Amino acid sequence: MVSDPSIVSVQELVKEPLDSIPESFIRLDQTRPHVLPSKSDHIPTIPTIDMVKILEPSDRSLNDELERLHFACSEWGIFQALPQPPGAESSFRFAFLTVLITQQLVNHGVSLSLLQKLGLEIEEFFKLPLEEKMKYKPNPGESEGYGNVMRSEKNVLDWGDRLFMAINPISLRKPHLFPELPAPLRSSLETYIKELKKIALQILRSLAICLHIDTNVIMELFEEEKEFQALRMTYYPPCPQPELVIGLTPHSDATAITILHQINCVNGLQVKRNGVWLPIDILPDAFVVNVGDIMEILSNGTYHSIEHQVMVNSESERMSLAMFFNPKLDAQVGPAASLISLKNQALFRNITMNEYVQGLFSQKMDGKSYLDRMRITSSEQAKET
Ligand SMILES: O=C(O)CCC(=O)C(=O)O
Repeated sequence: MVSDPSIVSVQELVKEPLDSIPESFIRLDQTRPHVLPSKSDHIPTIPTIDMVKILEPSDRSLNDELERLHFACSEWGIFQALPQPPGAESSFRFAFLTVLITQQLVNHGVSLSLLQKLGLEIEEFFKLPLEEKMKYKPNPGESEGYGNVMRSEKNVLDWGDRLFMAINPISLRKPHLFPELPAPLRSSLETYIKELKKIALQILRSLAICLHIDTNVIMELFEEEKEFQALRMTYYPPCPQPELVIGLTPHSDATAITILHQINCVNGLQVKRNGVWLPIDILPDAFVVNVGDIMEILSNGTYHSIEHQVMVNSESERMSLAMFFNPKLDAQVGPAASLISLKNQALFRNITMNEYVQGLFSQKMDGKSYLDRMRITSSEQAKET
């Protein structure tokens, strides 16, 4: 049995047949929440949102779509987005396929050829020899880089290898990471980053309208070239005993929104709703968009960041690419002033985006516990009034 807690690559580990799962990956808590089986009748079906109606609105459809968007973000917090149908080059469409905390974005306008090319290049990246990938390992004490670097509170390793890095503002790019990626991957990522930024800004603008926040207030937080953007690509190898491990520890994202591309369409993502983990069935080439902690704070709790995790399986590898969108690092993040009144007091403290991110990286992942520490307690509220 391998029990070395410094294993950097699960992909390397599974190259040799495993008699048993190394101890450092075995989840200790046997009190895992109940998971509804995929295809269960109990999983609610999800409303759809048409992005065309948001981008090219007629008055009536805009209102309807925004109402659906608002409902999806406040009741769920996550949705999927499909690629455009053939021949609909300029149309953007959303579809919300589940209605609780996850939304899937459909007809998102990013070309299928780019998604396919990028998927192959990410696969190639993970196939590089370990010595090559180790050139991207994190600097001491830092979280950006390649490897099995993330751990849960209980120091159990996740069953997945990942490359995590900041990509915007450009000055934040670590010299040994993005600039040193294989040229085809770097070039496809640059295009993808630009495309996704357009979609993210459109979603954020729509959310501001839904929340009755001045769109200029939101757009000022996401000032062009200064907004904080990061990405994580993850490779989850098959696992001989998937029930003993977790691909990605439960967490909510410290983002305004996250756009997730499930590269090779292998299921595994689950979201937590009322203490129950719900599996998300993938729509091929769809994006999953989820509300993050920062949006929960900005909306003063009207929208909810969604706790999610990834399960692995014994047969298929899984790959994903998560793109994290955040306000600029020097932005003061707090409940939008227009949402606060004597009746609706602020539920969260103000904090700079930078402080939020630094605080998060200095601790282990643990569901939504970090966001909870930003909450204003009832005794603090009482003192204010
Ligand atoms: O791999 C996935 O499907 C989810 C990835 C994710 O949630 C993350 O990287 O934060």
